[in-house]
Amino acid sequence: MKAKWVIVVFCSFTLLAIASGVIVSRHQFKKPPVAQAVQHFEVKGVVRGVEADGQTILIQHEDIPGYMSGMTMPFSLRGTNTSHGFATGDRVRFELTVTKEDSWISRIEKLNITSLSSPGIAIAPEEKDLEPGEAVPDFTLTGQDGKAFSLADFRGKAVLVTFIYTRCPLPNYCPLMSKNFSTLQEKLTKEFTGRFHLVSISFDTDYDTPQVMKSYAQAFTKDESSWTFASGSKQQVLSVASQFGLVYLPEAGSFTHDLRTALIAPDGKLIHVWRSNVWTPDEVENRVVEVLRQNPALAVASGKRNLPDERNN
Ligand SMILES: [Cu+2]
Repeated sequence: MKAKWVIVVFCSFTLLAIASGVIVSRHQFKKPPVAQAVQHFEVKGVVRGVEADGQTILIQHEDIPGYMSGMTMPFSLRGTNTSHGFATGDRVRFELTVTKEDSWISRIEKLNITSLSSPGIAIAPEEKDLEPGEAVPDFTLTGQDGKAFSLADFRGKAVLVTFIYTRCPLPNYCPLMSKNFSTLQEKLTKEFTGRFHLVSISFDTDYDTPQVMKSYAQAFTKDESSWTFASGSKQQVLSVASQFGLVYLPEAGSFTHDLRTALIAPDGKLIHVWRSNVWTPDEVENRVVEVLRQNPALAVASGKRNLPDERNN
């Protein structure tokens, strides 16, 4: 399985609990101004990665009683001094602040455990994900109307693929992906009707049936002609997701997961993969527009499979 961070067992939290008395560095930061209905949770976890922007940190965290199960997911660091440089393997304790529309780490401190290799947790060796310029292998899944579709059906269009599950509890993760796709669909429809397609793929293969995806679709769009809400078997979804390096693991009704949003050119080649939730609809729209402008010949080519082959040999 292609994965950056794969967690085998979660029992290391017992270890964390024992060791949490030993705290070297405690960084307390100003809390950002917050409005209505704010909840705070004290959470412990292990850093699984830090995005290049330094503002996003991937943490494998323990259960948050009454809120969500333990999972590995990206968090944005706000009100915290990120110059302390967290590294993969660091044990941390943090305060998660959640509002109706957002969630972020408002305070974080390192726990002093020197040994990085914790019993019970294994990180899979890094495998190669698809690179920009590579052809994305075709896949077949089921749309929200219960009909099978393939990536190849969208040849000639710019295709955006993202991964979600409908029960995701954190407003700035899966729900944000869908909200952003909704914004993108509106923007792109103005100038590029028929030239793009959005695909949201659920990795909650047991729960997210086509029927569930259908009602989820209706919450996010009035135009399902350019946005497919896909489901499939465990194997089908896993093979698509792993091409983009998405990690997700079922976890008592919820998922340990990170995020991937991919842009595929009209010729089926990968343009870019956005990791995490930090991309904006504007940023992605610009890339889509760029790609469509570079492929004017392929405009409204839906249904045509015999596209010019760019290879010379
Ligand atoms: Cu989610």
